[in-house]
Amino acid sequence: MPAPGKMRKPDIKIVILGDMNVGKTSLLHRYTERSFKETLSTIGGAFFLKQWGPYNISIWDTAGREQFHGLGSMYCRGAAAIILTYDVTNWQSFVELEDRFLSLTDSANSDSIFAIVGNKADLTDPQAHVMTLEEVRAEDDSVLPLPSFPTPPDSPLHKQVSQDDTIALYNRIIRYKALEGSSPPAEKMCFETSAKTGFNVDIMFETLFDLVLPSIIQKRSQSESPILYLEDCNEEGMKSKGECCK
Ligand SMILES: Nc1nc2c(ncn2[C@@H]2O[C@H](COP(=O)(O)OP(=O)(O)OP(=O)(O)O)[C@@H](O)[C@H]2O)c(=O)[nH]1
Ligand SMILES: [Mg+2]
Repeated sequence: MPAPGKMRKPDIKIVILGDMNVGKTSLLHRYTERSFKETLSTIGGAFFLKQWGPYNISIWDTAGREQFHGLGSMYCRGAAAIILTYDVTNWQSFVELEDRFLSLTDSANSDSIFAIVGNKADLTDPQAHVMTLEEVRAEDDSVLPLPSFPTPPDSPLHKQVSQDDTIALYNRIIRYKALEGSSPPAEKMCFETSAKTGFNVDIMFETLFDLVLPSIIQKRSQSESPILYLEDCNEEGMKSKGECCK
């Protein structure tokens, strides 16, 4: 907890982009509040500060509605990682990532990390339909008995985007950004999640946190090096002055 009146300063920024209704706010809410509740469509953007070890990471939730599109590149400015989110039951939300959202990321860091996230997996994947015991505990103090095997969604929807589609998109993005060689492999950066059940939500965010750590360390050492240099210099200067005046 920061001291009263003292603001915690983010070391690095992660931005969540994607069409309206894909579940960006719900994903952030699931991760930070450990619960799923009704959301209002986001207006503009909002951020959450996550402490990760000794570092502070700001995660920016953006509005997917067309009318706020102009703000997107402002939110992406200086971002170290971008989460491109679509709804697994909605092919168009996947198409929009490349058509509408990718260009917004031109203002992000040139070495930014990308993740592609297909949310609402609970609607199509029996495995994602079940909450983990940890999620149930977090959501409800009384520990409910879990079914011993996954139950399929009540009315399973057709999954409209395959893993091959997401991997192909990731590889196109990496080529477009000229990040071949420095980016993690597609298999590590394409996720299917459910903000509703918590499926893959922690692992998605925390994979990104771990991947942005080197950028944080680099950024800190760059901003700290002039101070270190001056301190060293003063100490040396005093020493030599002392010696000189003997
Ligand atoms: N079944 C299911 N529904 C979800 C999931 N995530 C979000 N929803 C629902 O989808 C709707 C939209 O969720 P939001 O989190 O508000 O979507 P958003 O992407 O933030 O939308 P904008 O703020 O308008 O850009 C809400 O009714 C959520 O309850 C999920 O994982 N599974
Ligand atoms: Mg939202």
